[in-house]
Amino acid sequence: MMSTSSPVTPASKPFLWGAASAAYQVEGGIYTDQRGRSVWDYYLDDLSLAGPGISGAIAINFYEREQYLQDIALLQQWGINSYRFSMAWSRILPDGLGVVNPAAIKHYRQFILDLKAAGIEPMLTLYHWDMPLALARAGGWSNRESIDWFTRYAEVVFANFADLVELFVLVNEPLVEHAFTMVANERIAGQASQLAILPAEHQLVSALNAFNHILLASAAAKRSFQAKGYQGRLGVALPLMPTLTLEGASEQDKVAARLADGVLNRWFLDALYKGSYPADVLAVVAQSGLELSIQPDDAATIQAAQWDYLGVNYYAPMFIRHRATAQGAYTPEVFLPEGTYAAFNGPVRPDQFLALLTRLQTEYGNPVVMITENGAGFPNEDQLVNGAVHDTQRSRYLVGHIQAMQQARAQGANVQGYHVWSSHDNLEWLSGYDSRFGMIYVDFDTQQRIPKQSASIYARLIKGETVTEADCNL
Ligand code: IFM
Repeated sequence: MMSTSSPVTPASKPFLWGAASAAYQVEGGIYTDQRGRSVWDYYLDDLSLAGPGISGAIAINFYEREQYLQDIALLQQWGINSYRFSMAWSRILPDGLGVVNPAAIKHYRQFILDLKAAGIEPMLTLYHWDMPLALARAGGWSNRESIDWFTRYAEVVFANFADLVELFVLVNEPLVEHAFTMVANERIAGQASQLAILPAEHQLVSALNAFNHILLASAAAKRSFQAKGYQGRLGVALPLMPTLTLEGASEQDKVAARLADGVLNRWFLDALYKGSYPADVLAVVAQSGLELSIQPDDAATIQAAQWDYLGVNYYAPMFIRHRATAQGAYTPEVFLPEGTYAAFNGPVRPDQFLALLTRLQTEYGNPVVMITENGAGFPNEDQLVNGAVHDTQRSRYLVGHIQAMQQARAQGANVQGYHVWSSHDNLEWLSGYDSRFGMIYVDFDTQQRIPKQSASIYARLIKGETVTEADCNL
């Protein structure tokens, strides 16, 4: 049964206009305040998987109060009233499980108070991929015990921050995290592997098992929050990607695209809102003779947590076709049609953002939606020339996508917040520092900040001004 529970947000709450970042990508200070090691320290510092010298050791120095206060002042100037950031699990619990680190609690409480003093509400992400190293070594999300590990961490976070924070994102983008784990493992094994968001057939079972554990862990944390009587709204942030075929696609292409949708989107949405996993995906796994370690009532347990909102990270749709060389029933192949206008994260298609929000409305009971990430980076776009960065493509991207979101809202979609990824240029995981996504240009050598053209365009949109894509052309 689909959940049709009505939104818990009173209509009087203001729309959230925000920006987002994540601990490992911005904080630096990896040895400050007794922080423990995370799996990303291992990937980048120990193994140089993003290239020589590329590390989160300094990042954009956001852990330092003097620095982040200047950044908050910039966000405040644009009219932002929500900031989505993540906590590093290995700061709060340096070994992942044991002793709580008071210095980290003190730091994040101060950060939240500083945001609030600027009129900006915190949106706190508990987990944005920086698994404590000891837990990653114990199997990470592939180990069903991860449900208990995460619940313990979440309980520490709730006990220390629920008095200051109303909006919690429990986990960010399980799908993309899994893709990074796969590519990191393959590179460690000496293969020249590239990031592939859609799991390959040989990774499908490990991916689906890990996703199930992540959703169960989130549900357990949500239950604990409710049981302890805290007030607040909890959800997970999913990287939703409409799957597209070319015009004139064959029946086999369409079947492949539907299956890819099952793995990328319905696997999560059906569990959260329908209490079941998609039958077509389960059937393909069974046909391949593979076995999932999912227990019969797992999906029902996930739905029963009753999510306060759905976090949507939207960047791009994904083009899919049938892979002629596929051996089994799992045949989707990702491709980029020739001549497609694309950003780092895929084709630029605001129409698909509208289609996605409409789909959530019609197929999933119109849940409260928070856009937890939307944004873009383009090769060679962010050039500092005469002290300014004219990121016209990013500006146009934001205008087009915000228009699409507003159209969806006008048609009844229950979208209550929007966060640009990202406030700042930062460490883009295995792509290092060259893939910039920020509205604030960061000189990574000097830590100088320069707001880009997109920041002023976003400020105008927040004010409710009419801004067209043409207004972004310089
Ligand atoms: O930088 C990432 C972020 O960590 C997760 N979502 C997508 C962003 C841009 O690729």
